[in-house]
Amino acid sequence: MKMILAIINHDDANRVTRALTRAHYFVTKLATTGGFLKDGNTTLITGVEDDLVDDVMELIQENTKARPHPLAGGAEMGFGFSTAAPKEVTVGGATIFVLNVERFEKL
Ligand code: 2BA
Repeated sequence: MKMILAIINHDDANRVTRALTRAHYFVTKLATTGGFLKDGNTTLITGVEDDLVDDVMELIQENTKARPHPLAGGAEMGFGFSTAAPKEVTVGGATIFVLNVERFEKL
């Protein structure tokens, strides 16, 4: 069994959750914050059998999209307000971790 942790944009969270639950996956939704932008994002937890990981990844991919996010003068990267500072970063579609689950029980 695997645990899939997917960090996604708030704006995609409902679509992804709906797609996963419609496909009969169990999902837990956490309100999280990115360390870099210090902006809210959503982390979804899904526990699935190994052979279903690719299906879950596809559903997440189909329902998320990458977005440009403006930077406040590059301050996030320690550039201060220098003109050399990048003006934006691209966030998402999804950042996904797949972890081995040693034991899973519902008591
Ligand atoms: P944030 O940490 O707020 O990062 C937002 C976006 O800023 C990132 O998008 C990336 O484009 C950029 N970024 C982040 N850290 C950076 C750095 N040190 N230098 C330059 N640019 C940087 P994504 O890569 O799509 O990440 C979206 C969110 O996913 C992140 O929000 C964070 O919450 C999570 N995340 C991404 N990679 C992670 C990792 N390796 N471990 C844990 N969380 C991660």
